[in-house]
Amino acid sequence: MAGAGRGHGNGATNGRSPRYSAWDLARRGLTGEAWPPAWRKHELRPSYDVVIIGGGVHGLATAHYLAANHGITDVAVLDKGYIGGGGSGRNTAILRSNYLTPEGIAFYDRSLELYRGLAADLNFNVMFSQRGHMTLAHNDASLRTMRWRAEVNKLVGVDSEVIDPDEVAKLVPRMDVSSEARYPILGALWHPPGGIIRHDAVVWGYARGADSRGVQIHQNTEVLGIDVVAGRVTGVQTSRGAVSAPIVVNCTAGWSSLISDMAGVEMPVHTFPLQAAVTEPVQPFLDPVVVSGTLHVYVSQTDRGELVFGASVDPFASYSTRGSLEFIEGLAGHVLQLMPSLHNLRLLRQWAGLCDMTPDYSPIMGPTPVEGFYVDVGWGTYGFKAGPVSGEQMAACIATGATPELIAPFALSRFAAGELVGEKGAAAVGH
Ligand code: PYC
Repeated sequence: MAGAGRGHGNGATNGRSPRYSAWDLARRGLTGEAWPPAWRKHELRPSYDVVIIGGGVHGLATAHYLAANHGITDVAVLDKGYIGGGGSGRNTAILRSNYLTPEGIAFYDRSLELYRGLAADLNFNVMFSQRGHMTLAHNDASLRTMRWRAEVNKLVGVDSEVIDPDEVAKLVPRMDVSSEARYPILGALWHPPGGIIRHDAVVWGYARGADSRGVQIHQNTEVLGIDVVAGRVTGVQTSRGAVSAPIVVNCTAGWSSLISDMAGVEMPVHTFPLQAAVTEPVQPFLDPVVVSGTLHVYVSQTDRGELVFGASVDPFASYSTRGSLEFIEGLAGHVLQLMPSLHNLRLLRQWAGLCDMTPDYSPIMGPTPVEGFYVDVGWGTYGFKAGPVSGEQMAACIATGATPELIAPFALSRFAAGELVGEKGAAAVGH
């Protein structure tokens, strides 16, 4: 939709994220004067140039880049709850680009590049900690996949290599690398550019950036229907009334197939819960992110000292976001098989997020057979790390009307054409 922006920038910030001086900080700290809200509330207008469904990292990043890169600011982001309350607030905040296919590696690597510059771009501390990402191999088949991934990564220019158990022990001294371990470690895929980030800061940073450029963020605004006339989207029905728009973008996770159904577009997506947990904080001892596909577990230590654990998706489709005792018992057992010295650590919380799985473990991005209806969905267990690149590329796709090269392989049409982008071997853990 080149040239469609109505362009009503927020005068207070002149289209840039607000900057505060040391003086502001001191004055507000001493006087207790309230900070201005990072994003504002608005009446829902009857029409926008673009309506984005889903106020997670994907929806907000798309809105931000529409405004920042293409000057399209007449944009509403609608969320049925609060921003970042879905997958963006429930993931384990792992960033990496060591995928299996050249298409996947190039795509996720652009996301890492954007993440590296994000704090400066958004003028907001997103706490990216680039501490390395290690995927353990406990058997010959896993080691073979690690070698395969390392070689494809190198060809695409991504830093990944297979390391031996001694090197694993140097990087993670608490790991049991002995041959007596229940699941001995034969080697690992080591990916130095990987790391973790503060996921809520990423959401808030994008929300603040989009808001300052005139994008309207509407929380507690549920989409109940999508209007399509003669094969073209014309707007959405919401819990706060009807909104017309020539462009509607589905950026939801967990409900992506239900939202697409409203426009009459069927998604090859099944939704599964993925559970995670966090411990009490302890002294820093774990630098890299550690993943074991065989044990269905990944572990990282936050800047606050907590250990964040996650697993692969539950073995049955469901929309439940409740944790289960069965899961936590299995997860704790597997963590102890890797690092027996953690046996006294107490778990503080567990939760679940919803993962929209596609047949090839790659996302679905771009236009659909309904004109003006775009999707950025099917994010399985890998959506958070793709937020920036998805936002950037979806914004370009909408603004120019042409699908950018980086996301062309992820088109919905690939399923009918039989051109799958098989990422199962690198998508997450133990699928
Ligand atoms: O793909 O890195 C990943 C991941 C971590 C947790 C779930 N998926």
